Amino acid sequence: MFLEEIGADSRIRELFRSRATVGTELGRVSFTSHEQYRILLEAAECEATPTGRIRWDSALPAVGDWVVARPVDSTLALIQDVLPRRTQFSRRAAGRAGAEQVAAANIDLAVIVCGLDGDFNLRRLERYLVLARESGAEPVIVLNKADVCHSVPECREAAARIARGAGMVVLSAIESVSLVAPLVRGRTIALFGSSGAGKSTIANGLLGQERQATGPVRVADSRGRHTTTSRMLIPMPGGGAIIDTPGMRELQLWASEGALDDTFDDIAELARRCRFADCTHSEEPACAVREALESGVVEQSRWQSYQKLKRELRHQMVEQDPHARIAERKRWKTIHKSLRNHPKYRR
Ligand SMILES: Nc1nc2c(ncn2[C@@H]2O[C@H](COP(=O)(O)OP(=O)(O)OP(=O)(O)O)[C@@H](O)[C@H]2O)c(=O)[nH]1
Ligand SMILES: [Mg+2]
Ligand SMILES: [Zn+2]
Repeated sequence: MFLEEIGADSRIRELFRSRATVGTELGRVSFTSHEQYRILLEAAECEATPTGRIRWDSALPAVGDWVVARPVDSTLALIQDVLPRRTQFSRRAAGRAGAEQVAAANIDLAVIVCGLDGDFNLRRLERYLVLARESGAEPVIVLNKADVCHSVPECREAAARIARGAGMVVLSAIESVSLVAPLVRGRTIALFGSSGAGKSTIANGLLGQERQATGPVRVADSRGRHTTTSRMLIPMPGGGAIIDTPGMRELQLWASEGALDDTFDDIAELARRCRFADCTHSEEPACAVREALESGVVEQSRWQSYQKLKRELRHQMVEQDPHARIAERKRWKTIHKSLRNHPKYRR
């Protein structure tokens, strides 16, 4: 059974049965690009178009989604329903009123690919890790292009310090891609990361064939040229599937503070140890965060990264939700009040 090989387990079958109507089949979205879709059915792959109701509910399918499909002919099917997702990797769409944009659904593993060339950037990795933790999938960092890097041990160590429980593999997609193969194990894995990081090269290596086009990076800054332009799910020979995605130009958060604190659990834990529960970590006495920064246990750059991401999340929350706006105003009021009562500020 083909769909079973790419993840149609009893839970999916059950969900399908509860929503299926006469003349429909189970399918999985294998391609999305600008509201164009393809789906895999048990015996075919065809183009697909969501019905008006789905558009109306603005619950548009994402690559990896399991759907109730109604074949029209051998080349086209209607997507009548999208089954509830187990995981979804999202970012905030560009633009002011940014909505959630689902980059991939029902993935088991969120693989963050980072080149060990000019692409190597711990702060960007942290941002990806927050999104990966929010997705519900297991996060894994792949440090790629080890063959062209002269400081692999240092980079590995620096990345391991921020991984905080996420898996990590260091490899060269050209020389040692087999190191990621054990991660697939019949599951659905999705590759994320900047353009030029080597996502499509890794996908090809795992598939054992040149399915995806790859393109060179700019010598000056290792940036890719956005070679991959659509999101694709490709079945793996022997079970499982790989989702290759285009490098994202802008990676705005779509996450909860919980996912942020899981990613920065070292800092979140310190903050719990401050004397004051509402410590702002700026001037208060017995502040565990400031002590950790002063002694070098936590690097300044990581602390700044955490604060920046936290501000970004709060800002979004306030923008989207009038209740949050009121709560945020209250929060600042208490902060100002506690500062006023602070011995250092009391006049
Ligand atoms: N030296 C070396 N080059 C690599 C490695 N992996 C990928 N490359 C090269 O890096 C360039 C970009 O690789 P792609 O696989 O196209 O990158 P991508 O992440 O898919 O990029 P987009 O599709 O633009 O998002 C290509 O020229 C690859 O040959 C590696 O491990 N070592
Ligand atoms: Mg690509
Ligand atoms: Zn503190």
